[in-house]
Amino acid sequence: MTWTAASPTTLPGWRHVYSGKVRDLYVPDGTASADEADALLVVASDRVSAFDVVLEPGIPDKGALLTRLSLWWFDRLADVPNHLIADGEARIPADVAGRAMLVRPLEMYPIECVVRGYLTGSGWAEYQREQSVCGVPLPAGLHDGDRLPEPIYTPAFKAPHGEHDENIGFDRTVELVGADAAARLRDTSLDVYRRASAIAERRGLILADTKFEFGADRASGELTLADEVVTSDSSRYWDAAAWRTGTGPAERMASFDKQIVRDWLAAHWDRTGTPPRLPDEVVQRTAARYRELLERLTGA
Ligand code: Q0T
Repeated sequence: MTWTAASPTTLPGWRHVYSGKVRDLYVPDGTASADEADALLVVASDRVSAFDVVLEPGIPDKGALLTRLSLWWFDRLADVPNHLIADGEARIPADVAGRAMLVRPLEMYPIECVVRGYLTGSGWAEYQREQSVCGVPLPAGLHDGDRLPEPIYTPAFKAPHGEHDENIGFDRTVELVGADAAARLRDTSLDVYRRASAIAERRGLILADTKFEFGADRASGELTLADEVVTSDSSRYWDAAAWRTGTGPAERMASFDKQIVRDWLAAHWDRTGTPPRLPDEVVQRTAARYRELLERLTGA
């Protein structure tokens, strides 16, 4: 697979091993695999994806903004063990400074730990058919964008590269990782969502849903928060004031993530063949929303 927008580059001292839709992963030169590396370099590009495709062009500074957001959240959630290597900046190549994280290689769990506090997206679609989300039964009469009575945990199985993640019930996660790890993944995810959600709320933001990934520390087995955390790529953020006063779904869910991109693409592409190029206006509006989110949350 080749990425046309800001493809992974050659970084002195590092070897490129993997590219997701948005981020690139490197291991130190001379290391055979991630398993034997003492550190991994996760580089966030400016690529943006929607409906499972990477779009052109990228969103200026998106990689740096999302990296700052993730680091800020790791700091707020410092009592939850995470994969960041403290004082790792010295090993980050200058070319990717500000948009890369140096992390400890973990034994990753093959589960996307999704927590939803609000009903929307695929959850809303399923609710309309079945009055449940990922098998979790919900009260009747909810609307798109409504707050759920309680945050719910709706795990997904991480599909191999290129395939769709598959929603699974909690029972299936027990089969995949064992009862103990499954319960800790669920409880930690719900706890971190509740805390992050309270922090966001104080800044006039709703954290509608988010996705965590965890691994086990290779030596101690300790459950460790990995990936990016509570970014606008892994979460839906809405403006709280707009949500309270808005009348239709569009006003209520004024979004700080790639919803602008999703909405434009949904209106201009039938999801077959090559997607159209994003107009500059959509790119600039999305970039401004990402910047505004970082400012509102961190005050920076
Ligand atoms: C990983 C071991 O999105 C991914 O990578 C970005 C390019 C998925 N991924 C994560 C890992 C991590 C992390 N994060 C870790 N700490 N340890 N593997 C591998 N792929």
